[in-house]
Amino acid sequence: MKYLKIIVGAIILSITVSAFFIPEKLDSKRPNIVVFYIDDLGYGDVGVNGAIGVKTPAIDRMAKEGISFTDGHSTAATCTPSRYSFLTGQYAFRNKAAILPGDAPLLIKPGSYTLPSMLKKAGYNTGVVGKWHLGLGDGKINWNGDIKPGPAEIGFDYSFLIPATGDRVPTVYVENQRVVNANPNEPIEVNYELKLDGYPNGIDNPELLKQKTDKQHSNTIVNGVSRIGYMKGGEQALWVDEEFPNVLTGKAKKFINEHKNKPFFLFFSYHDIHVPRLPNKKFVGASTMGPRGDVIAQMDWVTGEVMNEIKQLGLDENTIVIFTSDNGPVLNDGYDDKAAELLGKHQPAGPFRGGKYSAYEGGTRVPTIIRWNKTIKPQISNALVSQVDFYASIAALLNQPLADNEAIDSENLINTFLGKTPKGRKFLLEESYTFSLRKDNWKYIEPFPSTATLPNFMANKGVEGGFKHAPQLFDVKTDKGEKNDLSTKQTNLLKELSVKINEIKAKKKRDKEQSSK
Ligand code: NG6
Ligand code: CA
Repeated sequence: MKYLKIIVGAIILSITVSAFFIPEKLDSKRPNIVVFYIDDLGYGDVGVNGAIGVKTPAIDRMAKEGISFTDGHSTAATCTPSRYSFLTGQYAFRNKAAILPGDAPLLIKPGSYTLPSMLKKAGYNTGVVGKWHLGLGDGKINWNGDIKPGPAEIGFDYSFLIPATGDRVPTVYVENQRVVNANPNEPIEVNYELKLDGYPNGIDNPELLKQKTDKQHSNTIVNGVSRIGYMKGGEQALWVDEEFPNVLTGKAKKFINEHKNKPFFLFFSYHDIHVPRLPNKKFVGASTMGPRGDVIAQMDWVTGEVMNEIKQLGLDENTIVIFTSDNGPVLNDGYDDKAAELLGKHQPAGPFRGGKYSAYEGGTRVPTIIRWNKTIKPQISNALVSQVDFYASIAALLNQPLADNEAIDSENLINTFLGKTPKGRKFLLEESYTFSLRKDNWKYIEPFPSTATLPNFMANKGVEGGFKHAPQLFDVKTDKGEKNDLSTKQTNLLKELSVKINEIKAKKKRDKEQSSK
C-alpha cells in the first residue's frame, strides 16, 4: 500500500511536472527561424569573406558568433529559380522557373509542398517580408482587388511584398493580398507589352532620371527611376526606393514582436543590393564604392537592426538565423551607378570567377552564415551545402516527416548546418543558363546547347558566363578562378559527372539516404 502510494504520488508528480514543462520543452525544440535573404550579394561582398570597399560589422559579428560556410550555394545564378528552390526543396528546372516579369502568375502551385507550409504543420507562424518575384495571381491580376493566389496560398500567414523586383512595375507594396494605400479613384493597371500613358518613361523623358538606364529599364518612371514594364494609376500607393530599409525593417521587426511568444518563421527577403541601388541618405557615402557599396552598408545595418531586436526580445538562444544571398554579384545590371568604375580592389565574387547569371562558381557561391546562440559553436565550415537543403534539414530538426514526392532535391544536412559534422553534399547542382555539377573539388559545366541562345543582355554586361559548347571541368580548390579546363585530361570523371546530371534530371522522388545524414 505504502509503495502504491509512492508510485501513484510519483506518477502524479511526473505528470504535473511534465505538464508544466511540456510547452517549454517543445518550444526549445521549435526554435524561431529567421532567414535574411539578400539579393545579388556576392561571396566577397562581406567583411568575413574579404570585402575591401565596404564594412559589414553586423554580418561579420553574426559569422563570428555562428557558422560561416566557404562553399555554400544558392541553387541558381538568378533570383526566381533560387527562391523557388529555397521554398520548395526542388530544383527550379523541374518547374521551368526563370526570371519572371512583374505580372507573372504565381509560380508555386497552391497546395504544393513548401517550406512555410511544412513549418505551419509544425506549429509555426509564418511570414514573408520584402521582395517576392515568384509571381502573383492566376494570370489576370486585378491590382485593385484581392491579389491572389500568392504567399497565403503556399503557406505564409503574413506577407508584405515588393511584388516582383525594385526594377519592375508595379512600384507599390502589397500587404496580405492588397496594395498598400490603394485609392479606388486611381486604379492600378500594369502591362509588360503595351505602353500605358500613365507615367513618363525613360526614353521620352531622360531628364527626369536619377540614374541612366539601358533600354530594357526605360519604361515607367517612378521616383526618378525608370523600370521594366508599364504602369498606370496608384499615385498614392507608390513606394519610395530610398525608404525600403526603413519600411521593410519596420515590418520585419513588427512580425517578430507580434509572434515572439510562439515559434515563428520569417523569410526576410531584401531588395538590397539589387538594382536600382538608391541608398537612404544615411548611407550615401558609407562605402568607397558609390551606390553599390553604400547599399551593402545599408543591408548590413538592416541586418544588425533585426538581430538587435531578436536579442532585445530575449529570443537570441531560441532563434536560428540564416543569412545568405539568392545569387552572385553583378556590377552593371541595367542602371549606370558606376559600380564597375568605383570598385577599386574590391572583389564582389571573392576569389571566384563569374557572378550573377554565370555557370562559374561566382554565380551561386554566396555568403552563407547560420547563427544559433548556445547551440552552434562558432566555426568556419568548408562543407559543400546548398540552399535547397534547408527544407529537409529543418524538417529533420523538427521531426517532421517528408512525403516521397516532397522537397525531392533537399538533403537533410542538419548536422552540417549546425556545425556538428564537416561533411556536406556529395554532389551539388548549380543552375544557370546551363547546369554545373560539383563533386568534392571538381566542377563540371555542361555544354551549352549549340541551338540555344543566351539573353541579349548577357553580351553587353561584361558578365563572364562560362557558357561553352564543349564540356568544362575545373578543380575549384587549386584553381578557384576556373581558368584551367581539365576536361580533356579527366575523361572518366567527366563522364561520371555528366551521367550524374542526367540522373538528377530524371529524379522523381526523395532517396531514402537523403533524410538520414
Ligand atoms: C534581368 C534584368 C536585370 C534584373 C534581372 C533579375 C534586363 C536587361 N535585365 O532581366 O536588370 O532585373 O532580370 O534579377 O532586363 S534577379 O536578381 O531578380 O534575378
Ligand atoms: Ca537576385
